[in-house]
Amino acid sequence: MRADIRSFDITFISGGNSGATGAFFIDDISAAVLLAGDLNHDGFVGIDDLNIVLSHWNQTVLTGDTLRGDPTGDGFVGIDDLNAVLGNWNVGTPPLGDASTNIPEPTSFVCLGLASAIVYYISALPRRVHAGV
Ligand SMILES: [Ca+2]
Ligand SMILES: [Ca+2]
Repeated sequence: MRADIRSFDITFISGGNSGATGAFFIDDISAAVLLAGDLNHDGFVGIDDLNIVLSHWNQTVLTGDTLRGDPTGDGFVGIDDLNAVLGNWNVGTPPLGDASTNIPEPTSFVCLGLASAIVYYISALPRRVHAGV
């Protein structure tokens, strides 16, 4: 999840002298709103985040380096980091084109296989069976 601040103005008074007022303008500031368990900061807690933890499992990493699997900030990738991901599983919005959301469940393949077998079986039956003869 990401929040973008397009622009804002700040007015300041220097040294209590009202004659020394001024303003400056800051443009295009972006601030990331962190989602617990979203280690790669794509706005979704899923398989990519789990893989980050697993690929750095039992390793000492830079403290708080989420890209190396340490969302707990203790410098070690372990069970607490895994729980941070699993405890927030599927939170957020899956990124467009995320391959993990396009892969059918294994049960879908079983159902598709059964349906194909039934269609093949029915089409292979002699016609007289269909006609009830
Ligand atoms: Ca993520
Ligand atoms: Ca940790």
